[in-house]
Amino acid sequence: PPSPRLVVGNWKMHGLREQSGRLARAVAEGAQSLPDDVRLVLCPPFTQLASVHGIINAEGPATPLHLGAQDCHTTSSGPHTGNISAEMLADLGVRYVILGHSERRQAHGETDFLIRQKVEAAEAAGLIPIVCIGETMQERLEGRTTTVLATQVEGSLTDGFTGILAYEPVWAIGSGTIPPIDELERTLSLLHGLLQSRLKTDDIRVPILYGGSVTPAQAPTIFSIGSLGGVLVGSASLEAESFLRIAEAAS
Ligand code: G2H
Repeated sequence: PPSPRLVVGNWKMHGLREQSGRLARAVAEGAQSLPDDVRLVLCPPFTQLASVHGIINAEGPATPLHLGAQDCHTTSSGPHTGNISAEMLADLGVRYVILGHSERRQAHGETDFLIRQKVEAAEAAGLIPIVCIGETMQERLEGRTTTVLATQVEGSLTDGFTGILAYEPVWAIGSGTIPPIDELERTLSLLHGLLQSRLKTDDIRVPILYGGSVTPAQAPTIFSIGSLGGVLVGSASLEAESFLRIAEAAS
């Protein structure tokens, strides 16, 4: 399997100070005893980034636990009321940023073109983008999965992309259902091929994560796919115990 494998917790819009602090401390503590080939990333809402950063750092530099954000703006500063730039995130000690999550594509009208601009901004600020792609149930039923993924890979990545790709079938998110494992395996090799043509090289170093209803119970099956670079975890990342159990299965 690709090493290290990444287990990314997307807290979405969850977490007041006390609960976030408790969760981050418990994850940071548990992360100390994880195998070397697993790396954790916590992506709290913007309001908790600074305090989670403090908690992660308090455990010392050797902790395999890093900080991520859930979005950034396309530019580094300017008259954009309510927005946060990649530069601001980097300044805070953030290392990763999730971009183009389907919840942002759907509820905020984010297009591949906009996401690509955000990827550029993130790369310029030295952040590692985690770009999310995935088909909806309707697209899947219409047999359009390949076309949809090809369009997203083509449109939302930069030419020299060196970040992370997260495959999140929209129908699997928060549904309790994951794709059949042989189908997921086929999709991963499809994505590998799409990356090769998008980045014009056979030497693909972009880890591919799976996201959508990842639970401790499903994790061993998901991680049985040797080529999988890791997982993006939503609701199961809101409890330290389930998040750490998923991380243990990644090794
Ligand atoms: C997909 C995932 C995290 P969940 O959105 O990005 O959420 O694990 O709750 O399906």
